[in-house]
Amino acid sequence: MFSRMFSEVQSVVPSSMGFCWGQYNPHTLSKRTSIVHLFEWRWADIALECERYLAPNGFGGVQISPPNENVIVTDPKQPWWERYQPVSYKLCTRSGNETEFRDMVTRCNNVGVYIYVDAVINHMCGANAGAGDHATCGSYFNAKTEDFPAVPYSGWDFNDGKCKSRSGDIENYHDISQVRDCRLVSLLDLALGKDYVRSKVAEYMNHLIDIGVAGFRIDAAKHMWPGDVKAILDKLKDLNTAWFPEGTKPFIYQEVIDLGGEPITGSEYFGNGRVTEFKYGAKLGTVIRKWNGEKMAYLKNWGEGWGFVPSDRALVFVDNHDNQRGHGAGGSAILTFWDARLYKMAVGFMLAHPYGFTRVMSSFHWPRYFVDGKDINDWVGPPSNSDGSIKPVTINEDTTCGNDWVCEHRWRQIKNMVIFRNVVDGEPFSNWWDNGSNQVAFGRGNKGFIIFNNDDWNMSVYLQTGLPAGTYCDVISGQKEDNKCTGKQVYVSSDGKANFQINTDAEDPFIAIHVDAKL
Ligand code: QV4
Ligand code: CA
Repeated sequence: MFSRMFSEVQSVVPSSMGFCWGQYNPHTLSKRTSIVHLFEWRWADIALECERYLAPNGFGGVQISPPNENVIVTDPKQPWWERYQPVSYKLCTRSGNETEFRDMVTRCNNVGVYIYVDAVINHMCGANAGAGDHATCGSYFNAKTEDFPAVPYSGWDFNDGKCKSRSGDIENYHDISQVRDCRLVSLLDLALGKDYVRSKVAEYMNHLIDIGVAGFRIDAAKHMWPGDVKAILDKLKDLNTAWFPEGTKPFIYQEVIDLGGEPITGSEYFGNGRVTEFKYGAKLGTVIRKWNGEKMAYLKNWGEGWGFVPSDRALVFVDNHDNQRGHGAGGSAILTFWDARLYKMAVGFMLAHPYGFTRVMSSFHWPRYFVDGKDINDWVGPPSNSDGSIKPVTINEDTTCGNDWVCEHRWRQIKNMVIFRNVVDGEPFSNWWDNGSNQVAFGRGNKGFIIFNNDDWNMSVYLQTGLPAGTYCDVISGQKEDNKCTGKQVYVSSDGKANFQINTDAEDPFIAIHVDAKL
């Protein structure tokens, strides 16, 4: 209905107005309100996870690692970031080939878990990546001569002439033209001002749309002119009607790191779609760590009140694949699976709060090793065999993952908060309470309620939850199974009030209840 009405509206808007269809809607099935980034997972494992875990637990979709052919870096040995150095748009990487990719998209779509592709379209490989066929599909390329015959791109298709910096790399993030027209850490910068290049990129993205993907993460969007991105998006097809209503536009979220202080801001990109709000994870990490005098009581006006982009333009997350290992932005404040107890609180808060469209990180373990405060193993790639193939994701008896896959999305507290967000979808932020320090609570209308004790003393309070009377299972310490609570229980009286006790030695010092966890 919506899409039909939408396309009718679009057809009456004169093209002279440059009707901008910026796509902000992830198109997840109703009551599926989050996506999970299955970083570096193989397509075969993602297909299995969609069917056995993500669909049954109400995940809306998966952000996948770049599916296009990338350079094979040997020093260091196949770092995770080699996948951000394209050699062509052929769908073969260490995650799988086109057949496996198609199988994943079909199987995930068929259970209502959609696929969002990490699109690396600002550049090709590093200038120093050499020449040869050391690429995941065996395609020949020559970085020095900017020759990528498998696309094809030649020297004409790069920004060398436009870049005004001395080295050809971005040297100054206050020079808007450099940021867009020069090389990000020496990555060969595509001339996205040329129609030929725009058409090749759009051809790649339309191939993915034909296969059935639902949208795109636009990598390094800050390094592309918003108008060039729009010109590419304007060439994109509507989503595949085998799974999506006619006239549905791909969901777009653009990676624009904007912590303030640079001339380029996220809002410049709103016309194209959502943007990644990096302030979110940086600020939430600082508050939950109680650094710089921050306290959870200040979260009362969380969201636009903290200077973030508007909620319907925001893609939010606690950590991402870059800043969980010191790349990108957020610094040491960023909470990750390494800080498990605080991390669960941050992810719980994010999933309970109405602001933004939420993305949950799912990582792999790597041998972190700090020298002078820097993790010298930040480059280490996914768990792999001696032949370089990525290890499958094995599932243990207790539903956790093996083979060094962290699977944060399977942690009970996080999985249950993904469900919490689905149950309270559309309900207002309500019944805020705080103790002026780090004990806070809030509800979502009459559907859910969450409370935290991040102070160094025990908490026992009697609060208005907004919920109907009854016995609720705390979905953090346990969950409802066969109409029994496997963890704490909360008794809400007829006036909606309930008593909450959280001691500082609790495994997880927060409690969450919602109407689907009611006995
Ligand atoms: C190095 C030097 C360069 C030098 C070059 C050549 O740093 O100054 O010119 O050698 O000698 C890898 C290496 C990097 C190397 C580069 C080129 O880490 O040291 O340059 O390759 O050989 C990921 C990693 C990068 C990695 C890149 C390509 O984070 O370390 O670089 O992949 O393999 C900014 C952007 C933002 C970006 C963020 C990391 O605004 O868009 O930096 N985030 C996205 C992705 C990120 C990815 C890229 C962009 C690039 O999330 O994962 O970078 O696609 O904030
Ligand atoms: Ca660029």
